[in-house]
Amino acid sequence: MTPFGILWRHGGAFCITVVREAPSARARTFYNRAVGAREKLGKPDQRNKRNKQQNKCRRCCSLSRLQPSQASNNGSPMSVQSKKEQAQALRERGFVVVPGLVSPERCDELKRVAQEQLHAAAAPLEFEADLRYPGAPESKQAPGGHTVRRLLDAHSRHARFREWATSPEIAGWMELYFGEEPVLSRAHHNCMMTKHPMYGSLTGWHRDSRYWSFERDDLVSVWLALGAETVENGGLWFVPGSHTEPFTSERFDAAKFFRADLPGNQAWIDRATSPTLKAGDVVFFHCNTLHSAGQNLSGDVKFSLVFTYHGASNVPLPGTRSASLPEVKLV
Ligand SMILES: O=C(O)CCC(=O)C(=O)O
Repeated sequence: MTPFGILWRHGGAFCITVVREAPSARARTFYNRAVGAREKLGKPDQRNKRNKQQNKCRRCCSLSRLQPSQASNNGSPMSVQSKKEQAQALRERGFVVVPGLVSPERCDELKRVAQEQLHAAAAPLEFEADLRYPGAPESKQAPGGHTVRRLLDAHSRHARFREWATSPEIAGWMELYFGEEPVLSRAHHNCMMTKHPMYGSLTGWHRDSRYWSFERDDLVSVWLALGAETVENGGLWFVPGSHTEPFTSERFDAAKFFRADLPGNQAWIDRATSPTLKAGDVVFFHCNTLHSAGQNLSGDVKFSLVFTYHGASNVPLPGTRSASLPEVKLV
């Protein structure tokens, strides 16, 4: 196959993403993610090809996606063995998907609250124009300038969000993973992510730990899908095993995004997979796992509730943003 290069701009720098299986659906996916060109989505037959590619991704992800029988459906407690397997998968691969952890009814309620708060533009909010990632409006004054990226401080903004964040199933999971009392950080994530079809941006490859300051880079985020998450509507991509790789600082750009223009980095990016999620599926991922997300090319806003946890002995460094809000002990 002939390599297929995509030229795109990120943070003022021009980058080339080389996609080896060109000019297949995978190449088109990367292209759409890179430039956010809705009109480049392709004709229906090309979309079908891309859907086949997504199915391939689902197969790639099978190692880190446990079978429903290993997890609970409808929010009932998971078995200890099952949680152990999930924690082990997270340790080995840097992320693990637990299907059907939250019931459809609970997801519907969480989403309804989020929709109301989005409609009311309830503060505190982060706007796409604040970050200006590729595809975002240039400023708050530009068309779409008030597109919300995150409903911030989810823990404080509604009891339903707080109940999930501090639920016994999450507390138990985190205690098993960290081997000590788990703590919820209110300074990081702690939000309802909203990805809009128009003006919603893509997020380049990064490690969440880039701006986080703790004694150890050992935190886990919990991403709860409140609806379907696919490549098409801006679902997450993960690079398995990247969480334990000691990448030097030169592998990242000034904004601490993983540089796609370096062949050595591209080899890692080529391993990325994008788990397809349904409402109620949860992804647990390590703060050092490289991940990214595309734009939302569907017609609906995507909602995901995201919280971050660490062990009690891994304290935020005094004076940093990580220490800026009181934390929540879970046990
Ligand atoms: O949904 C996205 O665009 C990615 C979100 C993400 O990776 C982050 O906020 O760290």
